[in-house]
Amino acid sequence: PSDTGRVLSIQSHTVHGYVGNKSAVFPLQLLGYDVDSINSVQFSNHTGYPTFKGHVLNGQQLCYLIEGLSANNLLYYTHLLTGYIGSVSFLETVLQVVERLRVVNPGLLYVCDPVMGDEGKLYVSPDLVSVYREKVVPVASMLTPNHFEIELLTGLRITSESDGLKACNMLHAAGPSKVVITSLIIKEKVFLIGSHQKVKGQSPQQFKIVIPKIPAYFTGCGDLMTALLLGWSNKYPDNLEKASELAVSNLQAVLQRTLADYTAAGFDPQSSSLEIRLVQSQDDIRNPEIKLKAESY
Ligand code: PXL
Repeated sequence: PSDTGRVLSIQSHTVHGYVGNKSAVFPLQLLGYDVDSINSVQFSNHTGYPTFKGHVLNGQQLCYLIEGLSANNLLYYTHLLTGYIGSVSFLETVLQVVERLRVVNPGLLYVCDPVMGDEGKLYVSPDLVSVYREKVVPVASMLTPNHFEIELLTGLRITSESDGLKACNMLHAAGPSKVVITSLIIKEKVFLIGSHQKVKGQSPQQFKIVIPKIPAYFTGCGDLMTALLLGWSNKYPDNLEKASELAVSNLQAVLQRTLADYTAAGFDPQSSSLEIRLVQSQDDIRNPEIKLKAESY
């Protein structure tokens, strides 16, 4: 095993553009991780385009790949990372994978972005919600829900920062020691809220980062954010604030460059979803300048 970590990332692959593994693998590699990727789908492009073609991996096929790794003693990972998952059967299989990886490495950290929807709209089958809530949350080490997703996971309606903190406490009680709400919208402002329960049963350390709104829609930026949070929080395991500052700074740099490049090329950045300028941002990812600071509660 490398000294930084070995990550198994089970996410989408798109031939063109950056979502899922295409936006998570490269930044993790830049931060020094060995990343093994399983492509949960292979699509021509992300589903926000007028059309897409491709194939979906089912739960059995995921098992088959895990069998192959197992047969060669290749199931040692420090982290499992998952993002968008399209069916209950695939999510149930991911849960079996978590169990198997923890037989090999009981300290395996499962970093889960519980992708279900955004801005009040569910974009997965409603059957997935209870599986995330009842089976995934209890085995996750770090969760990175957005505003809508943490409401779905906790059943709480979140209209204030303190509601957000309460929801994090509920999730800690159910399992994960680290929770990062990647975007909480309160009175038109965007917050990242982080919560780290260092000792089970004790009150967590909680903080916020106020995030400047960028007037464009970026597909795959949630996938990038969760990967960066994994990457930095493993380098600063006792300092989720610092890890979040670094991840947010990385993300802002990527999004600013993306916006600038599209604008320079004459595109209206608000008219369609933008493919992030990931490769062009590699120096910023390795050496972020922290511009946004965390404030403790
Ligand atoms: O970024 C989430 C995501 C994951 N996988 C596929 C997608 C998207 C967003 O559009 O299309 C295939």
